[in-house]
Amino acid sequence: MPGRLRIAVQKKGRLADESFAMLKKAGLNFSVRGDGLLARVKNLPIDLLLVRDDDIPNFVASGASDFGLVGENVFAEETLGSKGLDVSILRRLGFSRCNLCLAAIENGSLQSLADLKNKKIATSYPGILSTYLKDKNIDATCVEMKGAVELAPRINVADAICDLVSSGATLEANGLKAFETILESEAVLIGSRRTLSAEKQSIYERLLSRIDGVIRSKDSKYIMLNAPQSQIKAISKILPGSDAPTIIPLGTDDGLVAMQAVCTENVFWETLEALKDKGARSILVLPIEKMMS
Ligand code: PRT
Ligand code: ZN
Repeated sequence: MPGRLRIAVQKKGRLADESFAMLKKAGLNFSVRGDGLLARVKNLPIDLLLVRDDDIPNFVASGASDFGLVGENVFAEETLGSKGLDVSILRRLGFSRCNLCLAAIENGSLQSLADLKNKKIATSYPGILSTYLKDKNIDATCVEMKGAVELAPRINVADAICDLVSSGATLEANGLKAFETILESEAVLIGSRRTLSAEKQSIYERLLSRIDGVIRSKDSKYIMLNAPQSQIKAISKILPGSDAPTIIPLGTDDGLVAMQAVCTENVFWETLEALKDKGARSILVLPIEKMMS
């Protein structure tokens, strides 16, 4: 429908749940059920196009969808090499992280990039792999497989594989070991260069500012503590990723102040210990639900 922004999202799979969760955190109210191709957002003029992840870059490039949420690995595969789709990354979203790795039989003869010369490598990512091999000046053959790539060395289809790894359990279960990371991937928001109508542009800007808020609030914490006045500078230095903290006099005679700050990076136990060493007391770390600058 004209005027409604369309975002392509994986319907089912590793990306789907976290993509839906992020959009819901950005305040989009929708439900995904059955075999529907579209989920209508009830409180904003946005429709979600529910598709297979591999189709997302193409839908965005062709205009079937204005934007898409997809793994950087799929984005790279569809934009590199011969396909060369004209889409670009607008935001890195920080979820569905994995690495595209080269791997071979553990303790076998093939253990480094140089050993790949004249060998066969099985992969579902021939575009990324061939670009990488060309870059590194390695003459090897890509064998394209749609799935079960990890079985290729065992059935003598290939000498090595190039596949996604997250926990590493699949490689281990198949007696394989990664020896090189080709791409570090996470979910990304992608778009094309087409000009949007003024209506869609304004919805997009609203959505983007909310997505930025979701990304920032995820690792951000609100930290509150009491500290000796003399230690304000030292403590401010330790607070991770925070601008000038708010300092409030406590009205007691012992020279204590209350300090409060938004920390945009993770606050670890080690950070709290370091704050305590500098004289901070009654330290509270609170989650931040929403942020907008
Ligand atoms: O049906 P559709 O085509 O939409 O889905 P799909 O089956 O092609 O993709 P899906 O749902 O498996 O993955 C979607 C996206 O999730 C990928 O494109 C990646 O961006 C991201 N992702 C994150 C992963 C993994 N982690 C992952 N571990 N995608 C796949 N894997 C596979 C990998 O291929 C290997 O088989 O999981 C296995 C390895 O996992 P570990 O934990 O054993 O290392
Ligand atoms: Zn897929």
